[in-house]
Amino acid sequence: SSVHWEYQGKAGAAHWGELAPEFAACQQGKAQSPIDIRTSRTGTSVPIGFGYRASSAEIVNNGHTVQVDLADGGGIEVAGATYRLVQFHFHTPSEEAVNSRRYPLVAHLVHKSDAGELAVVAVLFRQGRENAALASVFAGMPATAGEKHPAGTGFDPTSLLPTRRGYYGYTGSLTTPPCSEGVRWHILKQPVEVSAAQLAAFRKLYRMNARPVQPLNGRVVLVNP
Ligand code: SG7
Ligand code: ZN
Repeated sequence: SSVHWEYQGKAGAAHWGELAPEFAACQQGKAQSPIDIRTSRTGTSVPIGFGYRASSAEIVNNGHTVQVDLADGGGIEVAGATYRLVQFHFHTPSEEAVNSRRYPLVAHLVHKSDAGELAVVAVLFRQGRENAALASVFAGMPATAGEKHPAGTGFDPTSLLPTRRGYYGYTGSLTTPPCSEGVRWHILKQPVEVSAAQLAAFRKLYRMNARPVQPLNGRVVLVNP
């Protein structure tokens, strides 16, 4: 969509639903993202099978985040369904909260099935040591909206993942306009590390690009393992 939106102010998250008819779900949707995950109130879910592989990549500044488009990065398998990894991008602070706590950064790995269904895997970052996987991405971040940089042919998305692959799962929406619902969310429980300098480099481009948490409206969060 070409409708202008932002995170704060007159075109900010509280107003997305009023900006365009196609953004109605942002205001009226009953299964929106992100959410605050209460770890004491969860059921159980199946594991994610990760099948990522090294791919050529392109880093894009889309005016709302820094995004890495992958040509052929493999995908995931969950509950018998397969999804191809299309792109990943970042939000600061993390959009999702765990027991009301937000992390300084999150990566959203966006996957699509042949039927067009979306599945997102969220990797949370806590401040610590430099993240080697992010180093190559953040070194090539385009400073202006609309700009693209090639990111080589050998980026392996597996390098972004924590060792343990347990996750919180629920069904929600895109966290940006048009806030379309039916998105399957998988928030990995184990955070990985990012350095203060890396955070600062991202925040130089995007100081705050996180939507507020949305009401659960009776949705159940599942956990694996
Ligand atoms: C970011 O978040 C972009 C969008 C993405 C949106 O602004 O990465 O991607 C593109 C291609 O513009 O929207 C459809 C889509 O992937 C929302 O994604 S999110 O819910 O994972 N945050
Ligand atoms: Zn996102």
